[in-house]
Amino acid sequence: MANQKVTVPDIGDFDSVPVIEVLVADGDTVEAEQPLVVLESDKATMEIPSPAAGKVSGLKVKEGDKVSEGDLLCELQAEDDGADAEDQKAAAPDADGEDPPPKDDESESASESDDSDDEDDAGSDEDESGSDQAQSGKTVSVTVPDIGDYDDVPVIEVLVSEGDTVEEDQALIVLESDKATMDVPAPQAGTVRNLKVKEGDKLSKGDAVCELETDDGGDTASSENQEKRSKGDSKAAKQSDTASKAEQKTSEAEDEQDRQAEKLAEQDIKAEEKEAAAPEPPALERGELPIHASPSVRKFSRKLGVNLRDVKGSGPNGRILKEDVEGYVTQALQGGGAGAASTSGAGLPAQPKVDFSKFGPVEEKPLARIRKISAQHLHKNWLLVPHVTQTDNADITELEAFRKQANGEGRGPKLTLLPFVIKAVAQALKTYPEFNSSLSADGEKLLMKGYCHIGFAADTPNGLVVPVIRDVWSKGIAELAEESAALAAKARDGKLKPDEMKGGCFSISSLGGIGGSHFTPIVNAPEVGILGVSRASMQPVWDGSAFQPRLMCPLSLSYDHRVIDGAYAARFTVELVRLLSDIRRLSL
Ligand code: CAO
Repeated sequence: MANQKVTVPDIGDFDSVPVIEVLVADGDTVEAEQPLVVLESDKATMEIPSPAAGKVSGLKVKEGDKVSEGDLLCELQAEDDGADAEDQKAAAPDADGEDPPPKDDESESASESDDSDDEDDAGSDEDESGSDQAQSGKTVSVTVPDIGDYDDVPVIEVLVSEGDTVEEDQALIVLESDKATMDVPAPQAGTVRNLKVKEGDKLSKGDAVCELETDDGGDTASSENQEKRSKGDSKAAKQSDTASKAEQKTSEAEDEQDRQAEKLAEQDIKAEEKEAAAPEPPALERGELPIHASPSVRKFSRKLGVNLRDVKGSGPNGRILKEDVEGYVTQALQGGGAGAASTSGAGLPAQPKVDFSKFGPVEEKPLARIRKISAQHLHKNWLLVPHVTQTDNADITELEAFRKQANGEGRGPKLTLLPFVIKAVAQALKTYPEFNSSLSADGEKLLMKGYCHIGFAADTPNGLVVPVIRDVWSKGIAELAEESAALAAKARDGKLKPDEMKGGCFSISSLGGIGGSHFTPIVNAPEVGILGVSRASMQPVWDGSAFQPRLMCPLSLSYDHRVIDGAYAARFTVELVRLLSDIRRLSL
């Protein structure tokens, strides 16, 4: 075990970068590559990862501190006995999340940065304003500046198009490795020409981004420049044009004077413009300002399919935090809150507010709590489960005859159709066990249930509830009749306990007492199937030689097509029909 000093690695042309998040505390155990702090300049957000697994101690930074390359962040009691840890610098992150391949000039660049005091200021100013640009009069080549130990960094956003006028320092593109997000800014104001990159390209230091036709290129006035300026893209450009026209008529000395005057005028104007400030940059007008979020938050949001432009950041300067993304997802799943439960969420636009009183009298009636909860649940299931509904008709002529006879004898509880259906479903689940399963949360496994609890939808004055009958495999028809009647009565009286509505494997929705034929019930996820039962009616059924009057009960089986294939569902339905058509099989 050795104490390893964790310092700020080469972060490119950034100095005194504010610490915006400290992700660990003294005593924390961290994995190698786990982010320790997040730095954010006005152009880049960088996570500084732990160079090794170990325990954090002597944390030296807090939020708001400013750090530069080489500054001590903390010490790490490394789990890995990496001997030379003591003098090891923080591992410089690379774009693939692996240790960076040693660069040919690694040692050189380290010593360069140490003994290049004389260049420090001038050098970094120049670089920060657009890196190794080859300035050739009116056109400036914009290249990727020194971005630290990053190579082949993907372009995640291109914020400008050819012909766009940009301000000095305005972000042109955004690069993002797995540990840093960086803007490449315009080194000076001008018009974007010859854009060389697109989203997805991978760039390294020195790679060309675009060319910039600069505002001060107007002296010799190319026709294009004149046209651009005639559009009046900046006060400075106009002044410069006027000055340069006058200039041509003067002597060399006057010329020089004019140039000086022009420069001064431009400086004044620029200062004026800065002060008057607040004219929003064009990117903002297009809603395309770079997003403030750390690489890990971006990764997290991509994993969830969240567009960060839709998320409101609650961090400093509107930075988007992981909690903001989580909050956004939760809200989306809940349909944007109870009030909007039935219409919004999952990225869908909210139901527009309509003033119905314009069309006639309207009375507001608050939704019952149960209705609000079930609305959210139904809406979520409707959106998340790919539904298919299989329909069939069961011949319940004999079942009905038996039921009437049993009820007529007055022994035992009253038998409705429901307990027979519950028993038939339980038996069919034994033969077709995938209907008695749930999909694991990661969608990778089927969880096969070794028990059989069946829920049935009950219509109550406050809305729909689904009481659950437990262990249906071990119960007879009479017991199921008693229990379903008791639970239905409790449901109507609002006396069901939460536990009596939990743990169902499959649901039944019986509208037979009311009427109608087939319908499309919504799967009660995480269950994978629900059986809709509609009102039985006498139908002429061909028996091979003649039409016979038979009592046919319409069945509608909705299922989660991620789990159940159509053929499997059709076989399950045929089995249900067979069981209900010959109730002797129900007791077998
Ligand atoms: N065909 C013909 N008659 C039927 C029938 C059917 N499919 N289902 C029930 N009936 C009959 C019953 O046998 C009973 O007749 P008798 O009095 O002559 O015996 C009568 O209709 C009333 O039955 P019921 O509906 O009160 O009782 P049940 O046990 O069949 O159902 C319950 C209980 C709780 C399921 C039911 O009361 C209920 O609330 N149903 C609505 C469920 C619902 O809202 N589903 C929609 C959910 S959203 O998808």
